[in-house]
Amino acid sequence: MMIPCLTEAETAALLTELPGWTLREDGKAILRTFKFGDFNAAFGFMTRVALYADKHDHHPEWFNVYNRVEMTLTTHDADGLSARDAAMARTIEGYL
Ligand code: H2B
Repeated sequence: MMIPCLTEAETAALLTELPGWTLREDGKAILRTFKFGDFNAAFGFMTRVALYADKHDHHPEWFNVYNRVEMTLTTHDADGLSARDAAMARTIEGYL
């Protein structure tokens, strides 16, 4: 089932609201790199994100090396950014 993409204005407002996040070049995803004190802290964060992802059936693309987590949020069902990515990014900010 397709769901609506954020409009350009909604995307711009989201990026203003969440200064750590940037828009991917194709405009279809937002990205952020997180740095933690060590692997334990990074993996604890990833666990919280994973529980949210499973509960909401919305999953990040991510890459972890030791204390660094690179994350991409996009919505396959929108072929771009949707309110699901906005909600997830806001929630993730609350885990930091
Ligand atoms: N994750 C993300 N990031 N985008 C989606 O559109 C999505 C998902 N869809 N996780 C879900 C799973 C869908 O494929 C399943 C069938 O509900």
